[in-house]
Amino acid sequence: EVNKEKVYAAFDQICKTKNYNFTYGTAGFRDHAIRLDTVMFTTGIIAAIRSITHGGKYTGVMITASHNPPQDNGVKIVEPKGDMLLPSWEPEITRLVNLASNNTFDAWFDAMMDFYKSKTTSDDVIPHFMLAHDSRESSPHLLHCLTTGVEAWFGVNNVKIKCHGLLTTPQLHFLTFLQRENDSVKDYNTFFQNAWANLYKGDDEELPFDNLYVDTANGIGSRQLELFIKDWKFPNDRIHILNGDYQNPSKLNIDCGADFVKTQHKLPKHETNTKLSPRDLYCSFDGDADRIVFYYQDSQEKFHLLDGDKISTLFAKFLQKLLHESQLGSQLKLGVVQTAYANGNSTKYITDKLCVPVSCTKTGVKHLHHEAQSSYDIGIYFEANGHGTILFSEKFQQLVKMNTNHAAKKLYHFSQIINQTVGDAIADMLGVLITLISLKWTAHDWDKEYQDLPNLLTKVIVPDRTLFETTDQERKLVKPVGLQPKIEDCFNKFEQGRSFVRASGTEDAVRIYCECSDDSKIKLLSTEITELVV
Ligand code: 16G
Ligand code: ZN
Repeated sequence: EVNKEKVYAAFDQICKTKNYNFTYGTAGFRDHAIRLDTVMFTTGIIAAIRSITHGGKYTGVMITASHNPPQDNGVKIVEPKGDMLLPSWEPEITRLVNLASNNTFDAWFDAMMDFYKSKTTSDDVIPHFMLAHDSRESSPHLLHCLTTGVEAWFGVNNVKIKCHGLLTTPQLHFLTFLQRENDSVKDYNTFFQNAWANLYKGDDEELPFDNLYVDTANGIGSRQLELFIKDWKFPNDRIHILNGDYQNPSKLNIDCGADFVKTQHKLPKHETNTKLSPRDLYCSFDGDADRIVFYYQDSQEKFHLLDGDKISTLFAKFLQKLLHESQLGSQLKLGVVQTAYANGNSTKYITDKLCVPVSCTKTGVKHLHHEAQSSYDIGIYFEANGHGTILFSEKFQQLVKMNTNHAAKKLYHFSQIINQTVGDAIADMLGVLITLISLKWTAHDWDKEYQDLPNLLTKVIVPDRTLFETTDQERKLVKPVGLQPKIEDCFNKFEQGRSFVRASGTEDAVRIYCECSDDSKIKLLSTEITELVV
């Protein structure tokens, strides 16, 4: 039985934010941290109810705002299988959270009670969930808001909360997937260290790069990577963590990290500016380490970005080779999932050169994940921004285990190095490194497979972004009526021109993407499209 007085007392103490609307968007709730008390209070209870609907299995709750600035924070729920909250729950959770900030306690309580009753059939199931947070200053307080709500609703003894403290987002996804009460980040580390050890031959393996520099955005990734590399079979003197000051949350994501590098097309800032050599390989994590991009500088000191599209193509090339060598190519379907933001030349390379099928979905990891899972035995998906992973089907697991040839074994071990629950900067880094080592490819070898078309992503503020409606996986506008033909007339004037316009799901802005073959004309194309939009 829910004790209404107790819930009221807790609600009154925690929920200070009033008259404000939140949306559970592509990445959960995200906002300025000072406004998130009410959100946390409600979200915890809902994560527990979600656990009950799964018969008491662990759900996961991650407190993070990824690449957002230090003053922001956010929260998202993870399903027991390690994937993101079932999309059909998103409108419900949005409605309930907004009742708490825009209505009376009674109205919120009644609606929560109705929801609770509609989802639970018996009182016997004890909800379980796991919690973790990134390195933001506001995280411990928000965690307190969340647990206070849950304990008031269920009673301290009728809910099991396992708090992991500091973790990266993908670590929380992975531990949720394992569903084991006593597992910790140590188990995550051991799992991936072992997977690596099965593929990496050790000291006599020649590395196709001199140093590996990892920019961890002054976020939680630095702490977790440091723990990971302690027992990682890899020459310690070759790996260097940059921007590792996670204990100074005001530096999080500032002038560094995957988002900075991808959008600015330049090196992140860091204190000791070592001289870069073309033989060095660089990568950047984002603030919660679920995204990664690579890059290097050539001998003319030109910066080369190896983003999510390049990671996809690298994996596609490598896995296709292994499939061929293992003679499983005809039985297992390999495919790549991208969004409209994928560079046109990456799509061309995968379809024309590798002859691997490509699907395009809407922006947001859940769409790519779903497509990779439903269409392929090996489904590689990456957003251009570096968020992605590879999904291996049940059929894949069976076939590679039955086959004893060397390539099939390698395929199996490679599948173990990948965090299949969600994009994971650490696991993806291992995947890229082992692929480069196996192919004996330098960063330049990787990069030269195809050349990115010049492109530009900008955003404009419009009075009402909801007026922009898209179709065809966001590649075309249906509203405002009449705008799409004008956009097409415009980009068709440019060689290999392409452009699309969509409302952002995370910011009050409209994004404009343009690409064409001529570097000197990309600004012009972008300006012309912008003039049509505003
Ligand atoms: C969210 C998505 C990310 C996507 C971005 C697009 C997840 C976990 N995150 O951060 O994948 O690229 O939104 O933002 O799905 P936008 O709608 O503002 O362009
Ligand atoms: Zn992130």
